[in-house]
Amino acid sequence: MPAAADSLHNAAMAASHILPPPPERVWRLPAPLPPWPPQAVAGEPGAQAGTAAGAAGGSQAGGSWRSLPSELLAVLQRRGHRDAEAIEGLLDPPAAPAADRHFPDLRKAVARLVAACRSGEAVAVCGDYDADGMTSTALLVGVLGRLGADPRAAIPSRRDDGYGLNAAMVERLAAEGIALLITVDNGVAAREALDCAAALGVEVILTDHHTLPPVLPPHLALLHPAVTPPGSPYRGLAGVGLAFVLARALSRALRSADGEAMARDLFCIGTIADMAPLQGVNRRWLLDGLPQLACTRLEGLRALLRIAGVSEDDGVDAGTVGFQLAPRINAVGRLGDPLLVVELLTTQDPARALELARRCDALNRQRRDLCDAIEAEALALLEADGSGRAPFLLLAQNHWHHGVIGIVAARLMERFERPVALLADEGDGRLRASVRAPRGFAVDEALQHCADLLERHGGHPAAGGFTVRAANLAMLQARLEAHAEHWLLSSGGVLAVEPEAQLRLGRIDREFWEQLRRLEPFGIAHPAPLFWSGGCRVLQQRRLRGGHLQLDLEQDGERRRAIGWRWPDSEPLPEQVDVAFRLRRDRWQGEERIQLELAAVRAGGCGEVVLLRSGRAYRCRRRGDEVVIRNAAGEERSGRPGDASQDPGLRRLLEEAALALGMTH
Ligand SMILES: [Mn+2]
Repeated sequence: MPAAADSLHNAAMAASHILPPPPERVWRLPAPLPPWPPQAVAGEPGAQAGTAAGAAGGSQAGGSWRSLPSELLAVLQRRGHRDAEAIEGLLDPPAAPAADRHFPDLRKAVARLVAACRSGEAVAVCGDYDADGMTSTALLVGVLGRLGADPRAAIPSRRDDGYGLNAAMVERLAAEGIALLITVDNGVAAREALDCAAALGVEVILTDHHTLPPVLPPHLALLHPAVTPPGSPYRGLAGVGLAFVLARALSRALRSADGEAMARDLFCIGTIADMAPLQGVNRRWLLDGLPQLACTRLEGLRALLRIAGVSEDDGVDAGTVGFQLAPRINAVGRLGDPLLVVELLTTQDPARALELARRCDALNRQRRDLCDAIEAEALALLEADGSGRAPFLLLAQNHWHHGVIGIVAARLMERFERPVALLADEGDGRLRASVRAPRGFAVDEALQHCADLLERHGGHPAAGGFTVRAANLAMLQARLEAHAEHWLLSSGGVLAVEPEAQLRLGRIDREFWEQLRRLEPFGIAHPAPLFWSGGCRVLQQRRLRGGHLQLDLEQDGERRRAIGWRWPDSEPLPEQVDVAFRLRRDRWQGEERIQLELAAVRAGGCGEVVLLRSGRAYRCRRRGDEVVIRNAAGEERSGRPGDASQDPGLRRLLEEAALALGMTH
């Protein structure tokens, strides 16, 4: 129905002109840094040995922190990596400690699975329909199959069953003769289903990373981050990470390098797709596993990479997984049958793999069209009732698809910087919602606050979901708006731009890019650094198709190109701007360039900054390598930032002014 789709797009275009622009963003520059390297550490006798050991352990040339540019050291210092040892630990994390010392039940689980593999026993692997659940199911099905067992994947239906294992599934599996069941990415909350398993004599290995309930369901073995010792590097594992721990131990027990390689490839995909924190063993294993992905032996991954247009020369990094592979896998769980992904990621037949990868790709295109259509409808609704300024955006349409409303809620949340709930019909006079909120607004708390109006609810601070009776909807909306209004008033409600270090445009080159790449992979808990640069001249500004903004910027005679994705419509930019940005590599017609990816732009470059201290305003400007500070009475003081002979108050002011004026990182 192209006509309908067109009219929706027109509605979106109209809406984007009439809806108020997002609020002006406040910039919060970081605090000035203590001198680097920290005097105390550099002067200590142990520091030398530590650095030398780090350098010796470093795998590549220039493998120590010393070759990192000062801007990157500033970022790491501000993220809490305060000394050479901590930075070496990030660049080249220690190997994962022995897993059986962190998971008390691991040996028991492996022993049971070794027996199953040796006897060709049928084993059920019960996963879930999100990316983590599907990849962990594929991981164990693939490895168990290659090691001699007879694995069967069992995943509940998003539409009919809801999340997690249920008793009907267990009964069906037991009737098929299954006596051993492994849960992945779910299970600790499946009390009823696992009581049923116990009654039927089915043994259960639980692997899960969801919050442990006070009473655990019956089980043979439990692998869960919460059972590891405090501070364990295994604490950040997603469901797929726990499946990997189990599969790796099993592969080693049975001396199968093939099983371990397959498990490692799927660990990388699932961990990034599930947005697990990229710390601890997650970081170590991704550093080991990502470089291998481009030449994976898994036919399904090869087919997906081919469909996504990624060649072996491109290499596969966290971005490729997050933006190319994960959406194609996720789309199946949202719109189709998750067993398609399990077959894709376990098949050894290249032709079948290509066929299944094409189906994933088609579902992903369908997913994108659905999201665009729902977004356009949502914008039209907001425009029609003038609620674009409401503190909490709640929108409901019966025909919206449950599987994708979360994605659209996230887009609207970014656009309006407000909490957003999108609801779709669930039948029986009920609606089901996906909620997304900006940093600072706690979704789980807000839903708890409305619990008396909800049938079901759950989530964490950034995202959640609930089911509500249509009859309660108006009351719920009023309650959530009041709650969000209180948050807006108390927090200012504006998301601040918080760059982590100053980076002059002239510093952006291939060498800097290569050094930046040493901090990869970037993702949750370790994002790509946000830089800023002050006083850039806008040589050209262009609107690209799709609502993107392209800028040609100049600073100190150096020119760089910047791109702002889905940039809000606004007045043309002034001639001088400050930009906050991340770096990205752009490949176009065989040429490679390092570009700025804009996060925020503000008018800037007047050569003067105003600092407010205890209600007083100080105007600061640069003079050579000194800063000149003028108070309200017109009195001036000047000095060099970092000069230890200044009095502490003035020294602090000088350092902050130097940072804001772009004289330091
Ligand atoms: Mn998960």
